[in-house]
Amino acid sequence: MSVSRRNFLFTTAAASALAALGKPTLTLAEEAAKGGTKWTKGVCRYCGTGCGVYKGTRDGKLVMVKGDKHNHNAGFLCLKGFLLPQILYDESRLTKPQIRNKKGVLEDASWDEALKLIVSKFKGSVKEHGADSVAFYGSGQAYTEETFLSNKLFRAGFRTNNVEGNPRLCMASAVGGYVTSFGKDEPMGNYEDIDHADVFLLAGSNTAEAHPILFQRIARRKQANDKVKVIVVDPRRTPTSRLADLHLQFKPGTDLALFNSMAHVLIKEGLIDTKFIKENLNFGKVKKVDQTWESYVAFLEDYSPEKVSKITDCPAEQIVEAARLFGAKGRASMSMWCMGLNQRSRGVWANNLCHNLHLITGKIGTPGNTPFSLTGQPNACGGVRDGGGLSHLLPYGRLAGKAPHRAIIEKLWDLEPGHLPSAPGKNAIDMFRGLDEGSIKCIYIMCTNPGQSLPNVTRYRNGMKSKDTFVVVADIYPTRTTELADVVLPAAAWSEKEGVFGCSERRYQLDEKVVEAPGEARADFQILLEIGKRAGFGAMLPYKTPADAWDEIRKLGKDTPYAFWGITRERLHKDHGVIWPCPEEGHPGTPRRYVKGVDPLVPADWPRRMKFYGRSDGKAIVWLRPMAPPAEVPDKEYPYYLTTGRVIEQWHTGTMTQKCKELKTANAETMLELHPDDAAALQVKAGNGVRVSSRRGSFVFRANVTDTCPAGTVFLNMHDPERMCNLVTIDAYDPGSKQPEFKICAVKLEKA
Ligand SMILES: Nc1nc2c(c(=O)[nH]1)N[C@H]1C(S)=C(S)[C@@H](COP(=O)(O)OP(=O)(O)OC[C@H]3O[C@@H](n4cnc5c(=O)[nH]c(N)nc54)[C@H](O)[C@@H]3O)O[C@H]1N2
Ligand SMILES: Nc1nc2c(c(=O)[nH]1)N[C@H]1C(S)=C(S)[C@@H](COP(=O)(O)OP(=O)(O)OC[C@H]3O[C@@H](n4cnc5c(=O)[nH]c(N)nc54)[C@H](O)[C@@H]3O)O[C@H]1N2
Ligand code: SF4
Ligand SMILES: [Mo]
Repeated sequence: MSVSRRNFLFTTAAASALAALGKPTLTLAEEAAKGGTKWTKGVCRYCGTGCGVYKGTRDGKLVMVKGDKHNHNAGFLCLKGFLLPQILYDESRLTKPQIRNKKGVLEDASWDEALKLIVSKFKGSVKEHGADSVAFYGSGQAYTEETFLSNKLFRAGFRTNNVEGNPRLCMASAVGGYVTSFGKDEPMGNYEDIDHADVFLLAGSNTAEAHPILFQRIARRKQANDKVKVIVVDPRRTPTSRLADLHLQFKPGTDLALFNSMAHVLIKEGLIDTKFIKENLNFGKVKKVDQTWESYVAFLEDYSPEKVSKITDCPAEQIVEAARLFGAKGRASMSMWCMGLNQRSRGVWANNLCHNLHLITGKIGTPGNTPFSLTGQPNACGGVRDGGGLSHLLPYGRLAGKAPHRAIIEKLWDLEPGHLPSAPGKNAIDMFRGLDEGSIKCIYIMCTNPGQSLPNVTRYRNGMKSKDTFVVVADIYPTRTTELADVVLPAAAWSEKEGVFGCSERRYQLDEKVVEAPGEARADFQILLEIGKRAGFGAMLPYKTPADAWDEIRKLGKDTPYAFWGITRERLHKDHGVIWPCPEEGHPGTPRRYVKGVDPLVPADWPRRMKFYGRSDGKAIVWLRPMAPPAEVPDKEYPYYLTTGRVIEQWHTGTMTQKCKELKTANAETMLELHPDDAAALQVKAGNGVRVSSRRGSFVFRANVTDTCPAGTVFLNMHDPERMCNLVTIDAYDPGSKQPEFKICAVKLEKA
């Protein structure tokens, strides 16, 4: 399919959709146009694309945001980015600490009262119930310095590995996929690969709505070159699939079989790179038995397109066509995926199977040839993944469960040998189960809204609400979680503080402070620091500002595959982001990892073109992952698939986007996307109430009758604080990554 000008505008409209919302009421922008505006470099605080922005301030107010022409986004921003200033100025901003009184009502308090209470509760709990009775739950939207500080405060201070964050709900399966396939986390390619790719495989990624500026770049690439093909692998029709030459639709969860079938076709049709396979690949163990190329080929025998078509409902010819497009010799193939693969009870497997396609075709490590996991949040990569903000991790690729890794961090942090806790921490779901079951007594929640965003949320809301638990929430607005908290702390927002964000392409960039926080709101870094000092850990936290912590953070990454020693604070102020590895100050950064002559961590005398240095033999692993069903599939009682996700105008739990005039009415109500055939069977018309029930909960949503989902599958977005889809979703998780299966559960529907 060639993309006509009209089609191009149509498909990229999502990226510049202000027009679709009518005349924007950018009164702040009009103010900016009056002149006298000061512009400061920064980063959009929404998605993991990490667009560079300039922030316009006048008279102490942020009045406008525009795209940074010198950054990867070439001056483009999507509408959420443009409308950022409004998230600071709603009158409901939290400006004073609050403590829940004996009657159960939140009451204004002083910082001193709030901090005193927090420290006495946390220290008291450690003393009485042990260190693992306290926990920290952070965010991929917190700055690297904030995640670093919480990590040090909880692991080295309180001495627990109960340090988690919402990237567990988001990126854990991608981490698991990268680590098992390549030996180290994080993508190896970069956004420039988009400009070189001939084939895009967009799997479980609604790029047009969730990563609009990257989608726009894909669309531009396609418009510039008629031969560029886009394959979309998604059970739903989405604005992304409008760009597709080939859209594979299938029963949710069955794409494991589909990827194996593509590999089957690639091998049958000789679209593989035998030399690359021989030199660079090992085959993962199955039941402790080493595998070989031959056993892999035999394993794939079960995945002929005809057989898989029966499992998936996806036509066999389409599977063959997808494999032929992906594997075509001499053409560059880039895969991108997001929550459709990660939020699955077999999310790590889904990631492995996507990596396999690149590995057996050798379509990896050259311009346009790369597997590329899209990251959701602006700093899930930089802060939580790289910085070690998940319970099983320590900073920069070390593992909390490995004594030699703890010893390295103990040395870097000047701690006694054996100081860091060896007991494993709890993953996000188990952490909130711990609150519900009583093993966790105190939790500090920062920059995330689990009272809305956790699956099967009622159970976890009960745990937070319980009189036996002590819940602290730092946020910028009242939320579905602050309503459950014992102490609410008013946080400074994006632009009212500074810090480093690391986006999907390993680019670290500095987001600068440009305005003061309202009322008594304080930056998360300062709040954590004050808690640490009051709790008696001042000596190990010798910082005044986030900038003070940066050199220690660089040191933690030194001599690791993350190697960003060269990304100094001065450089971050000046440059428009730098992509690690960047081991020395003069180093320009590394567009492609693992590649000889490009990645400084591959020795010049390495005999092959790539070295997967996360493994001692420098080889990647192809895993034999069978088709496995989701945790719950429809049955007689619950006959529909429910899948959940995003729309372009809203961000997660809506706390910020619903403060923007232009966004608050756009898709703000979560409606049930229901196929016309299903609507007819239920005798439901557009706008009617439909009760959606699962084994866990039930809620009435109004119907949006549309054929975006195939009959038998319904969709809800996650954004509406009044109508929460997570009352219904399932909290089963992947046994490896512990990431919950937000994407698939079984429901029944009744006209309400
Ligand atoms: N506008 C907006 N943008 C965002 C966000 C936001 O809240 N709003 N959040 C950011 C964050 S944190 C994240 S994680 C990303 C998420 O970005 P995406 O993952 O792109 O968005 P989702 O809508 O969650 O899900 C993507 C697709 O997965 C599909 N899917 C469901 N089941 C399956 C399956 O079994 N297999 C496959 N292959 N696909 C399936 C769904 O139909 C859906 O279209 O977006 C980021 N960007
Ligand atoms: N059903 C369903 N549920 C899902 C998903 C799904 O696809 N389907 N996706 C999951 C995924 S991928 C993700 S990432 C999560 C996201 O879930 P959450 O992280 O819970 O959602 P957000 O709305 O981003 O929450 C961020 C909170 O931080 C506050 N905040 C903003 N700036 C600051 C700040 O500087 N400091 C502090 N302290 N607070 C601040 C905001 O007001 C907001 O309340 O949701 C998960 N839940
Ligand atoms: S694409 Fe993502 S990072 Fe870029 S402006 Fe939009 S929300 Fe912000
Ligand atoms: Mo996410």
